Amino acid sequence: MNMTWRWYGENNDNITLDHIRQIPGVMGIVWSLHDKVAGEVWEMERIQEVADQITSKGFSTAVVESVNVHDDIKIGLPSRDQYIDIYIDTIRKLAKVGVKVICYNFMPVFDWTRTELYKELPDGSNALFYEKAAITDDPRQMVDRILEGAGKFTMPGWEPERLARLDELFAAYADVTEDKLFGNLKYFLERIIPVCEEVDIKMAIHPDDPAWPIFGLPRIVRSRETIQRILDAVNSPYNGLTFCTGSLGSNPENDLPAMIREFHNRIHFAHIRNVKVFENGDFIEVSHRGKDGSVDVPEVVRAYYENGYQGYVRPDHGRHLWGEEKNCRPGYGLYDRALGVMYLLGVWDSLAQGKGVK
Ligand code: DNO
Repeated sequence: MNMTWRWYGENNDNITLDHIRQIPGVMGIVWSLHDKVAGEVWEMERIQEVADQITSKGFSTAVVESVNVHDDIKIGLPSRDQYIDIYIDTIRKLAKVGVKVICYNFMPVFDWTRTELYKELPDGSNALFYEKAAITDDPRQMVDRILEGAGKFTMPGWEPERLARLDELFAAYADVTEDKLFGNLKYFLERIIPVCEEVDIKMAIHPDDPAWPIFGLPRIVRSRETIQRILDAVNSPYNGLTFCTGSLGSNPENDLPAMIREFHNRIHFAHIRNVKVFENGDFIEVSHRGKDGSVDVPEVVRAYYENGYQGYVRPDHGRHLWGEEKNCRPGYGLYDRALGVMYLLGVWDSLAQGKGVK
C-alpha cells in the first residue's frame, strides 16, 4: 500500500509539509485547490505551483481529493455539459503534474454530515459525532452548527456561500430521485471516463457519509449493491472507488472486508478509519485501532494485503488530541492521524512478515 496524507495547502492547514515528512511511511500528499468551488476552472499555473511545493519535499502528487462536481451535473440540468467540459479540462491539466487518481463524490447538497464536531470521548479527547435524532426536518440547524463549529477553517463540501442558498438547492433537487441521480452520474461518467483512459487518471467515487439518505435527499453510494451498479454503469477500471471504511462502516450491515475482497480491482484509494456505532444508530469517530470501534481495521488491512493492494491509502479523520482542536480543521488534526498511519503500517508490516495480526 502506498501511504498518503491529506494536506489542505500552504496557509490553509496548521500542519506543514515538514511536519508530514516526519511521519514514517508517508509517500504522497493528497491535495486539491481548496479555494475552488465546484464548476470553476483550475488554472495550470495554480496546479503547477502546488504540485511543485509537494514534490520539492519529496512527496508524490498522485492523488487529488477532490475535484468537486457541480450541482447542475448532479441535478441533470441542461447547463451540465458546460460544467462537464470544465471538469474534463481539469482532468487533462492534472495529468500533466503526475496525478493518477481523482477522488470525488456525488452526494446532493451536502458532502459528509455530522451533528457535532467536538463530542467528548471517555478518554477526554473529542471527535466528530452523528446523532440520528438530531437530524430534524430542518437542515439549516445542522448547517449553522457545523459552520459555527468549524470556526476559521474552511471545510470542503461545506462552503458557506453555497450553503447560504440552501432552500434554493433543496428546491432544485426536489425531483431528483435515486434513479435520476444514478442516471446523472452515468451521464457524467460516460463523458469523462474516455478522457481518463486517454490520460491515465483513475476516478474514485467517495461513498455517501453517512451511508443512507438524509433530509429526503437520495444517496447512491452506500452498499455493496449500489456500488456494483455504479461500477457496471461504465465498466472500465478508470471508473473506480474511494473505499472509505468510516462512511460505509456507519451502517453495520456493510461487510467491509468482504466488499474489499470483492471490489479490490476497482479500489484506487482507501480511506481507513474507525467509527463506533451505537445500538440506536448514532456513531462517533474513534482511534484507528480495531478494538476501539465497530470497524475491524486489522481485517480491513488484511483484505487489502491478501489481494496484493498497491493503491493509495490514507488515514482518515482522527480524534482531536491534546487540545489541538483549538487550532485544527475538524477531523484533520495531526496526532491521531499520525497514530493512524503507524497503526495501519504496523498491521501491514506484520502481515508482510508472515506474523498475522489476530
Ligand atoms: C471527509 C472526506 C470527504 C471527501 C469527499 C470527496 O472528510 O472524506 O469530504 O473528501 O466526499 O469528494
